Amino acid sequence: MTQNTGAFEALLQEDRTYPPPAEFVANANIADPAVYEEARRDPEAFWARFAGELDWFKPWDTVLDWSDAPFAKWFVGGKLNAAYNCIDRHLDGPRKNKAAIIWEGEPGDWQVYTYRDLYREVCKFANGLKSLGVEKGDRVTLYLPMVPELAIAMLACARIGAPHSIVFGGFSAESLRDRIEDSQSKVMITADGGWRRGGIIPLKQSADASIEGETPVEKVVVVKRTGHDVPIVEGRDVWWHDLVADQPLNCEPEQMDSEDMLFMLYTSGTTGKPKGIVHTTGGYMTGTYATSKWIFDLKEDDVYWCTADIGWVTGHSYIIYGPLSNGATTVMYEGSPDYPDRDRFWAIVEKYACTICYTAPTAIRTFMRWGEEYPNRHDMSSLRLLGSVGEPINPEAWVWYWQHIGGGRCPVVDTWWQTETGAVMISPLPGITTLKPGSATQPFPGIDAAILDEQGNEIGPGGGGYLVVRKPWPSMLRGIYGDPERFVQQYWSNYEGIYFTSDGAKLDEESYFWLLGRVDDVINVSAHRISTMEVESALVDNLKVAEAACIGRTHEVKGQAIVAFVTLKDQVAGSDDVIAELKQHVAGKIGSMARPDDIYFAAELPKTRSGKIMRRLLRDVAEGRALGDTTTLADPAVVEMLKEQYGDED
Ligand code: 6R9
Repeated sequence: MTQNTGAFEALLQEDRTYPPPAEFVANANIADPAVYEEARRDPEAFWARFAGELDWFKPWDTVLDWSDAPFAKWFVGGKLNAAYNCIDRHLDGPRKNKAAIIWEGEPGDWQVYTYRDLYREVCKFANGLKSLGVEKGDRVTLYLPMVPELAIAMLACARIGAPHSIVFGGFSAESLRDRIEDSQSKVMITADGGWRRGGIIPLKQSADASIEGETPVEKVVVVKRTGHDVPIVEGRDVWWHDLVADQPLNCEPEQMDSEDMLFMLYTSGTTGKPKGIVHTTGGYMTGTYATSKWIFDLKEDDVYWCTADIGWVTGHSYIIYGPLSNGATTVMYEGSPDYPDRDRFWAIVEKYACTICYTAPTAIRTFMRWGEEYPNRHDMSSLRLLGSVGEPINPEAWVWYWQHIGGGRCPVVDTWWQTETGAVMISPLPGITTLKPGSATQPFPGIDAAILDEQGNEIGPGGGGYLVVRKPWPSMLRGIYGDPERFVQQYWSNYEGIYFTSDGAKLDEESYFWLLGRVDDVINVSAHRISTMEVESALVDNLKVAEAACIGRTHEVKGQAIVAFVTLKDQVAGSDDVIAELKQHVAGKIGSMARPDDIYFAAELPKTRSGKIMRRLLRDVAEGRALGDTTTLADPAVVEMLKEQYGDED
């Protein structure tokens, strides 16, 4: 089922345990394990209690309508606004002048937005969007660096009921074009550029290229960030600062139906075409609010920092909607962890006295490699809780994080979830759960996660199989934008009425969940989801390439690295130049995170007799392993040749 089984057998022998520190338990938002049983008995009542902690213009009539499964409706009939819940409701009391967002730019500039400031900026920009003709239901594409305007624009969209579609700034013009066309956005918000390792990411250039020729985009709002010269198209482009200059300071929040779309976010699946994952308002807000409160244990005086980019779901749920609906202080950082030096993250922790830090295993492994000297330069005694997300965390990295970042006092919450799930699904509760490095531990209360075999039988303690979710949950995706059939087919057809995660998992003897990685053709490179099909189509799009197959090879820092096997057209000879060209081609088509680490030329690709590429064998070749079962190969000589050329290190 998964290629990494061997490594994970070793993982399951990991037997270090970390009970929650007494002091943490004494102050935790939740420390009573009875919540698990309570939620199991009545999940709807459990979720409704959290929903009730949000502000509703009109209360819901029904908690869950699952009659049209798998199309769920949560908090049916209720009306609310996500931006109101993240901002307005904190303005009446002492939070009014509390820091909502602490932002730090890569060059070292920084800015603090109180809740009142955020209210004003969001209202002004919401009015600006309205003046451009954006109405409730219109999609707006955001293609921005990690600047405060990104948070402001999201919340402004939410305020007027215009679903945002955020495209990570690392995506190419072409990827951006696909997403704009699929979402049919009339307005795009971008910036002249963003700072990265001291250089400029030319966002405006890609934004312009993405809407050349026919496009649904009528207006482009441009944030001035880097200040370098960029072309401004008369009548189409408007500077952010000009747009907001004379806007009123108030903007009535739209009363959204609980099931109105809050946003869509594209993610990779098994096919080459990214899916626009749809999230709605009431359920998503309930899920992100609840999990932020209990898993991150948010308190009034916390300074919470999630290092993700808002262009990914982690940034949506755990930089913006979750923390702000809890009235927390959330930190945003624009740039790279090694600029100007490798201690940048820890300098930020010290500077703002961060209490919670949530990052990805790939970052932790990088820090491990750089060594303890960098965190040791800083006073990080403010930290009290650490989080991990995006990929399985290996026990060594977990223990290093616990020891060298957390100083041996901070629980580490390893949180498993997906763009589709909207909020964390499997994670410790830091005041309750005894931690085991490498395990995401237990499903969040109210989440009915299980592991099934091919036939749909439940796997008990000690076994492994496919991770599924058997009951609906509030923040679940409501669909794939414009493609209800694909939604049903992709997520609900492996097992009738059960959500299929595409992840493999094992249960240990204490029913702790150990995630094993994807079981589909999705590669997880530095916690970024990349579909092998997307990379393959980018490769065959190059005129030199006849056929391509990609696999993920285990990588010490990135988790997985992309390796491409390519057959060239007859007239073309493989060379280092061609390799460089093809790598660049993929980066240009998709974005630099999809650039293959290695490209191998093959006379032919190993296929089954029915013509299916046998990726498993390619993986064996790339990782220098003995070949697995080759009996279904149409032509065994093909893989022998590859092995001789590249793989076999014995
Ligand atoms: C939140 C996010 C989802 C995929 C998911 C899984 C992997 C995420 C993980 C993890 C093991 C964790 N994943 N968190 N695997 N342990 N704590 O990353 O969403 O970008 O949609 O990726 O990431 O394979 O299926 P997304």
